[in-house]
Amino acid sequence: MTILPVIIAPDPRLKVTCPPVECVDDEMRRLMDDMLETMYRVPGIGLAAPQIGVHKRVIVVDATHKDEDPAPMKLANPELVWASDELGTYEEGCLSLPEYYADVTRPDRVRVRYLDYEGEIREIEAEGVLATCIQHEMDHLDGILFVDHISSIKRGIILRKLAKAKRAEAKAGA
Ligand code: K1U
Ligand code: ZN
Repeated sequence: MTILPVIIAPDPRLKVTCPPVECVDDEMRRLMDDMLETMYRVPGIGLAAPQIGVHKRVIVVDATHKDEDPAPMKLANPELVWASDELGTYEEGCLSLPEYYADVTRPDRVRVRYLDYEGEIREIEAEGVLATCIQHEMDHLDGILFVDHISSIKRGIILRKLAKAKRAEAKAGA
């Protein structure tokens, strides 16, 4: 398994609408395995393929608490088939926006259709933090970051600070 570097915003590779996966073959399974390993290592509760520079509609998620048994999920071509009218607000983070958090309101329950590790069509219903995490990861597949759900003033502050940190890092490494 390979641990892959996570792309930090602002970066045009995080703003791409990813095309669907044609089939779940060994190459795709390898990608899913590497993404899950990377997610656990960083650590995070989700990861989307564009965050590691792969423009394919693949996400991995495990929103269980550290005291619970792990429940890793690997999803290709996830599609929202239903969302509740009831909303939930969670403080979201993102591995591509390290150290920044903000409250985001989304449907509290969702039903998602996807291709599993064997390429079979499945559906899951998720609620609470799992539903939030799946929606956050699905947003990544359309080039949407959690800061796109908050005020443009707060978004601008966060992205400018990250851009400044990147410039400083590049200068120190030059
Ligand atoms: O997509 C990502 O960048 C992963 C992100 C997912 C997420 C977090 C919170 C709400 C919605 C989606 C993260 O995993 S950020 C890190 C994080 O939340 C976490 C890390 C370690 C333990 C527990 C949580
Ligand atoms: Zn994210």
